[in-house]
Amino acid sequence: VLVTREMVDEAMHALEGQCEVDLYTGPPEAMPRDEFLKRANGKDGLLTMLSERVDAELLDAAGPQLKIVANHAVGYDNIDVAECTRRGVLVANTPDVLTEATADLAWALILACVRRIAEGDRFLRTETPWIWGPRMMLGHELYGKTLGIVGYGRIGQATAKRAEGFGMRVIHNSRSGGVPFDTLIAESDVISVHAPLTPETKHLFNADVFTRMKPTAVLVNTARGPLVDEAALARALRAGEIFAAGLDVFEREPQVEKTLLDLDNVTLVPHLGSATVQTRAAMGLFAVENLLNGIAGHRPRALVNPEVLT
Ligand code: 8YV
Repeated sequence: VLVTREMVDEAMHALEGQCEVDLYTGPPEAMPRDEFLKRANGKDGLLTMLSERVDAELLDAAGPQLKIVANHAVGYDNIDVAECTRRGVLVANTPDVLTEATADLAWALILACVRRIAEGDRFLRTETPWIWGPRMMLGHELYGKTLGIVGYGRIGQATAKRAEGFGMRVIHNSRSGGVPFDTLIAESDVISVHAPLTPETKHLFNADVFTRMKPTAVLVNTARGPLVDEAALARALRAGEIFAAGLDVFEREPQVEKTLLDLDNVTLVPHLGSATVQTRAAMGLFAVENLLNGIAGHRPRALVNPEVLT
């Protein structure tokens, strides 16, 4: 099997003695495409990260013996699932185990935005001692405000649940219901995005949407970068069309839109949604379990394309 990035110890140990492992240990960024194409060749299973695109070209390069692509993520927009299904290749993901960690990170960003935490941290690193004043760095309170959740699956619901403790009203919009999207963007004081990336959700948040949000509103994205038009977001933040934004994911990951970088009202973190000791162990073990089941001809516990088995 090819493992495209070193996982945490628990997961790497779970692979030991189970199969022959080709582990990419190159520079910390994603495996270069030509190397991925070369090293996928002849493998029975691939354990991939979001940064590896699995498409027809890659499947051709891998060869007909490939049985499973086990993604180390709940999302699988990096994988052409229809193409895998057509070739009888199983696709598996790691749902549930990262729900709570990702909902926590959404809240970390919400709080950072409304109370200007990252801005305050940056300020103190250059301005100590500072001149305190009653008008200094004012944020917004959450109590009594409205939280709008876009995408109401596992992570969206876990994020909504935490709002009770902050005394917030919650509304949501998803494929299967809730309030209309236009109502959500107009009424929400905080919007947290949890929808998958599909052709329909690309640039769901664009220049027009920002003008229809409250000028005091905050947008947080822990889902997928391309749901937000980053250049338009930077313009809206600069123009004061919205108060602040918190981003864990980016449109052209691992690049960050340059015009965002010198804005104080945006908090940026490098795709840390599932980055806890507990969750990364659970995700790694889940991905390994899926991979080993797939190469052994058993049904993986989290199978994205069960049609392959029928
Ligand atoms: C992954 C993620 O940890 O699960 C997902 O869909 O975006 C993250 O939790 C990360 O991208 C590693 O593949």
